[in-house]
Amino acid sequence: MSRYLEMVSAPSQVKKLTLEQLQQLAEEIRLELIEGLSRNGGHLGPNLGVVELTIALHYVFNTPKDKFVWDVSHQVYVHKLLTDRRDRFRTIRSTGGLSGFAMRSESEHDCYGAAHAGTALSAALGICAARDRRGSDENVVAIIGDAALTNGISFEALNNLAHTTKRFIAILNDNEWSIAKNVGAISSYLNKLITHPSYNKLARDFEKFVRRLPKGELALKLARKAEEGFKGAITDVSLQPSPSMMEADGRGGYGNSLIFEEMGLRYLGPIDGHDLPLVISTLEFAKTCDQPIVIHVLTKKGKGFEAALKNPEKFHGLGPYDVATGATLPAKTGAPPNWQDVFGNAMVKLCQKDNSIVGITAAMPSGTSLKILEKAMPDRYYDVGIAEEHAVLFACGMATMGLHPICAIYSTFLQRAYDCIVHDAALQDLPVIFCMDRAGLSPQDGPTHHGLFDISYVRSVPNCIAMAPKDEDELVDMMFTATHEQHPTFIRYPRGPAEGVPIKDQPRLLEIGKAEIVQSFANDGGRKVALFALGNMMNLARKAAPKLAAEGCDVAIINPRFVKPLDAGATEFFGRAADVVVTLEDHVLMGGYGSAVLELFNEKRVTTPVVQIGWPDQFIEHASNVEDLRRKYGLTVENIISRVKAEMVSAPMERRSDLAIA
Ligand SMILES: Cc1ncc(C[n+]2csc(CCOP(=O)(O)OP(=O)(O)O)c2C)c(N)n1
Repeated sequence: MSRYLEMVSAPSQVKKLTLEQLQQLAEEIRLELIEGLSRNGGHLGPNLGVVELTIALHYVFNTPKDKFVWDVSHQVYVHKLLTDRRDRFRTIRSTGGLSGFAMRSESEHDCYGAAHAGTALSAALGICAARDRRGSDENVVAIIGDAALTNGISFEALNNLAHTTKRFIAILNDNEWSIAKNVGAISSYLNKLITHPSYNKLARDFEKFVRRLPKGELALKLARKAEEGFKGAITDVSLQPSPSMMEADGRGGYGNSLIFEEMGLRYLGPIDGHDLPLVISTLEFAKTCDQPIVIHVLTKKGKGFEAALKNPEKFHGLGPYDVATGATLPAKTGAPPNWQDVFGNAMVKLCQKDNSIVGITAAMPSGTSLKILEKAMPDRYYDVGIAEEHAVLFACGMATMGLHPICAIYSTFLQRAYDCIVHDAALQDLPVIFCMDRAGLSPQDGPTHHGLFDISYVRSVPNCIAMAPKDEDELVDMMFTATHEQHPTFIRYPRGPAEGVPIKDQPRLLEIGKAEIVQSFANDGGRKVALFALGNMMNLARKAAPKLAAEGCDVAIINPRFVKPLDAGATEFFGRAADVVVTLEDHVLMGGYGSAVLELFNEKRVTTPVVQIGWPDQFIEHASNVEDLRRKYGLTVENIISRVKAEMVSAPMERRSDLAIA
């Protein structure tokens, strides 16, 4: 029997299905998600949670004319299945395949791209304002999770919403989970709404009403009438707390200031987000409203897959898994630890020895492995929610009181807190430590998640110290060193397994701005090539060195350790001695480590040619793995050798330095 999923390739076809057929379609989509993602992994849990919601959205609205703006957009897989991308669905997050997020360049149904949290309300409001200016009638729907709602920008948008437009639909997809359990006051507030008896009654009354809504004109009229009625009902609840509500929190009840209503949005809900007819009717109703409206939809992350329901955190986003059991591949025995686990374990050790150290995460306890600290020393651990700016400012405040806060934030997400880095941490020269995880590629996520800009954005700011470890032992040394500094300190390290070197019992204090000479020139008469390999690029340099030697080169390898301050002495020395300098960095070339070396060479009048290996001035797409992208963009041993050879051919022999290297 052919599946409805095969028949539906465009939203227009969704509208032709009956309710029973739509429900069957939901089942088929769940199966496709569970089976289709099992080979390469992906954001399974969030997508299983929005199956009915997404079907209902496409049933009620007409994309691309109507606009869906998804927050984070990790939950757009169902939307992709229903908008001409079913055939390529199983290529998602792999080389040449579909992106794991909404992308304007991928489909006309993706009106706005995203992958960082909290952008949907603002962007959707901008679309509404533009629509209102030109006088057209598109419906604009922002779909935002309960955790993304806690983000600062979301509140900036809410503040601006009601006086900017009259037609705006926000769907609050509340599953009580961020990646980990959602935290903070907004999360507790939403929970109160869900459990509040008066709101539940209101929601039930509303539910009864919309379920009876007839189709067509009459529905519109009724809806408008009802709109007024429900506004009154909600205002009654919010302004006249019952005695039982007074008892609930002693201050006049849970709901005496329904936050959305106070901000000028009509609030509807909470409704069951898996009840397809109810969600459809509610959306039909929302379409008729001439006041911004928020629909509070309750969903279950992982619905339809037992393993995902049991472990929402793991199934938020994961690698390959077993369809029958949900089991993921165990780590290979003897495999090196992941960088973030080295970081998490080092945090515990550092905190045990030094009372001034605390760890801060912005909703990424498992991604950064700061949860290791949470488990071992919960009183030294802070999860501030998806709030990177707040995390940095919070750390700055702590630092003024003598603490050494360590912010574990992915390189890409720290971009959001740039002003706080400049205006608060650096300008006041506060000893905040930034451990920038995922510095380098996040291959399957792609351009929104690659951490390729942090060197440029940190290097230009006074007072900052920036380093990159060549291996996990050096990461611990750098963390230890940073806790002895009185300046903002940044440590960048990549995603995935570290190098597999042993970690010393006692970390070592590194000299600030001092590079490590891993291999000096042999002075064997070969043409001299100095490889300056930052952080994880040491691995590549070590592979390239013997091959260059086989080509007759005399190779030195330098581990810069510090991007700022540069080791000016060692850099100049090897720069002058070499016939060709190669800088290697897992970062964009523009403004990166190689740029820093070139600036120094210019200042010191060192004229040795420099081959810069790193990422070009463009956004790097997603791919199945790091290797595919490195091959495509030339971060390979082969490219190093051919670029060096090309320089050797073009560089005149007399440029060669006869400096003897000790
Ligand atoms: C600025 C930023 N910080 C952190 C993240 C990592 N992140 C991706 S999804 C997510 C949780 C989102 O939770 P919610 O909005 O409730 O959506 P759900 O996955 O529960 O549907 C987080 C923290 C991000 N994408 N952007």
